[in-house]
Formats: sequence, C-alpha cells, structure tokens
Amino acid sequence: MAIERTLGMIKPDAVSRGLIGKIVGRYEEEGFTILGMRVLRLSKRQAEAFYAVHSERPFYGSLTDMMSSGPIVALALEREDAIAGLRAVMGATNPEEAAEGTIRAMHALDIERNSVHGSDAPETAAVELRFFFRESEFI
Ligand code: 3AN
Repeated sequence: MAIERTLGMIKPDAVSRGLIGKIVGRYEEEGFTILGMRVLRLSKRQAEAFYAVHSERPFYGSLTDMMSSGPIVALALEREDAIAGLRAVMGATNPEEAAEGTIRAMHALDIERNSVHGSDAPETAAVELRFFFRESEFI
C-alpha cells in the first residue's frame, strides 16, 4: 500500500456541536498526519462548486444549503492507504448503515448532516485538496 493524501472535511453539523477536537483527535489516533487544517465558511456558490458532481441529484440544493450554513474544517491528511482508510473511519454515508464505532455511527444526525467528508478516489482527492490548499503550504 502506498502513502496517500486525502481531503477530509468536518461539516457544519459537527462543528456547531463542538466536535472538531474529537474528530481531529480520532484521525491522529488512526495514524493520519495533518498536513493542513483550515476553518472556514463556504459560500453557497463554493459549496455548489465543491459538490458539482452531485448537481443532478435531488438533494443538491439542500446539501449545498447545509454545507454553507456554518463553519467547516478542511483537513489535508496523509497516511498509508489514506483514501480508503479515512472512509473506513468515517463509516457509510447513511449513519443507520454505518458500522459501530465509526464517526458517522457515533455523531451523524442523518444521511445529509453526516458530520464528515472524505475524498473517494485518488483523482477526486487531488482535485478536492486543491480546492482548499496549495501544496506549497503543506509541512
Ligand atoms: P459520501 O460523502 O459518503 O462520499 P456521497 O458523495 O454520495 O457520499 O454524497 C455526498 C454528500 O451528499 C453526503 N456526505 C451527504 O451529506 C449528502 N447525501 C448523499 N446522499 C444523500 C441523500 N440520499 N439525501 C440527502 N443527502 C445525501
């Protein structure tokens, strides 16, 4: 397995419930190195750009409203097998289907307000990391 980088986000529902420290701590425990971390609020337009692949889905409007409703944390994470590894720690999109002990099983409110995001493939990780970070900023 190779060392990879991936983009994680802590979504507004988790930031507003004071879960930044818990979630970042979990990522450190799981062996991720934090290369970059930003707290910011996405505009509706930025949320639409980030989730452009979902623009035809019925939940696109509601998802981008939710993602621009409050601050988020963007994380540039590095680890062996980081992309699949982060998604394993996050759990399934629908918290009712997420395995016990995963972040979504523990913290997500519903399928939309599911607390965290992680890139799903090397190509999307590269695009999503560039959305928030310049590579020259990484330690
Ligand atoms: P994941 O974040 O697990 O990769 P995606 O990429 O299918 O899931 O969906 C992106 C985001 O869209 C999810 N994290 C969730 O917030 C929202 N979402 C996905 N499916 C639904 C749905 N059926 N209803 C409402 N929101 C959804």
